[in-house]
Amino acid sequence: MIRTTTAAALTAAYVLSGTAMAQGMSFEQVDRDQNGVVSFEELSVAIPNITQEAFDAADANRDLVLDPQEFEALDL
Ligand SMILES: [Ca+2]
Ligand SMILES: [Ca+2]
Repeated sequence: MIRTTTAAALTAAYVLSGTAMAQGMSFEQVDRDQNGVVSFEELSVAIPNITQEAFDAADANRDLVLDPQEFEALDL
């Protein structure tokens, strides 16, 4: 039981680092109005401490929203 808990904790720590996807959020969950892109406002709901800088860095085509590919590339 203890061994299982430790393994789970290590896995969680690994999963929680890195991308938005790794934080357990799917694009569909973050895209609250289901319009196929994620705005900064939508991202702020999912990640309250998200910065405009991180959003802009992920917004590769500079259209001020994140498509699924850009969302996956989000580096948190
Ligand atoms: Ca949206
Ligand atoms: Ca974009």
